[in-house]
Amino acid sequence: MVIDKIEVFVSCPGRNFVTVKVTTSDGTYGLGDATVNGREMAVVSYLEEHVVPCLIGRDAHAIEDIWQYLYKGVYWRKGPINMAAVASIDMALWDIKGKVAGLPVYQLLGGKSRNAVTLYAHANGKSIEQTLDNAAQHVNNGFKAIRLQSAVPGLKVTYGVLGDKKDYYEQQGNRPLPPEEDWSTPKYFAMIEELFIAARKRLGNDIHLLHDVHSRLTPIESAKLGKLLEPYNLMFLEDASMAENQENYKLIRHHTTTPLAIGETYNTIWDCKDLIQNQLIDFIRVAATHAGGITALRRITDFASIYNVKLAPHGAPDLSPVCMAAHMHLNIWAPNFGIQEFVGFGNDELKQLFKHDYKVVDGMAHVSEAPGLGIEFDEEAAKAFPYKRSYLPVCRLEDGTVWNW
Ligand code: EZ4
Ligand code: CO
Repeated sequence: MVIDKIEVFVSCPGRNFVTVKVTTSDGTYGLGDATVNGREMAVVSYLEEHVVPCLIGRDAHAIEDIWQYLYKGVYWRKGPINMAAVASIDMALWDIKGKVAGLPVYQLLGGKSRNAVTLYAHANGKSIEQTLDNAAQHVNNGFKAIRLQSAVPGLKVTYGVLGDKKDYYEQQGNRPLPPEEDWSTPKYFAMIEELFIAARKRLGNDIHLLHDVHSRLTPIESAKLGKLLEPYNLMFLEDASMAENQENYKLIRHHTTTPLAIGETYNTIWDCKDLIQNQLIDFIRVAATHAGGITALRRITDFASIYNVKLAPHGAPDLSPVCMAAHMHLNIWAPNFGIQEFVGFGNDELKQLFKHDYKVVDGMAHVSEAPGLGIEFDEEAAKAFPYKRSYLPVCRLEDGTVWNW
């Protein structure tokens, strides 16, 4: 059974998704996600021009060899574009292997370590009250873990808080250039503790609370925030600071017992090796699409398990449902699974294009028992939603300095 054909589809059912379909000589096909938001066409071109021609005719079962061929075999290692391409092929090959074996992918990884996958929902609002109203809705729907983000008074827009705009595409008003947001650390500090005081009062102590700082703080500011939030018992504080320099987290870690999470933009184990090995974090948030696929995430997860670091994959809506399907198999298998971020795939166009087989009940995902990943992509329907150039926002401090988004 050899690789016969590899097709790359770009569609925009609300957001852009790059979907890869690998078909074998016996007609079996597998799907992969290669979406890098705001840089989608770079991955398409990388795949079509540089990757696909090398794979035609290769043994479709040789997942590990193909991964190594695309990683070690290439002079240019790592990087988001390269690794998303590798990841998409890898996911598709696992999907194929599962279909041929007649088993869901989690069985190929070693079987279930738990009954279902705990998810965390996003709550946000223009005021603390609105944020907590939103959180209360999720609790009513059965969620046991919730990420809280609230608008920072005095700032135009706060990440994670879109108000009446449905997404960042709408926020930029169909102007295909990056929108801009502002940031002020003092204004944020003036609000943030109040959010968690109010959250514990309203939601009680049984709900897991999480918060994403989106890398807006310096390490010493993150340390201060971690200490400040200790009384409210967060499940984790995400992306407190950038960790391009992994040493940054030593400083944060030495000051606070608030659990720390990072990793949604990481491309390989090398981006988080020191963080994991030195036990500077508690949750690793790599995504199958951005860190090299199921093969790579399995390896990172095993490495992390030695150091008590749990897997908590990124689950933003800019990862396609194909990536989420892959995450579910990793999550149900991983002995050191923590939690899955889950925003859901609410929009109807998107639901029409991608059909997944796992089921969400009371904030838990019950994984697919279908052979392979349990995800379908309607290429015909996708034609009605062509690619639309679009970007995430850029962030500036109040004096105009470009800051971390
Ligand atoms: O802002 O993936 O934890 N989740 C996040 C995301 C990111 C988006 C960027 O599109 O930080 O919501
Ligand atoms: Co995040």
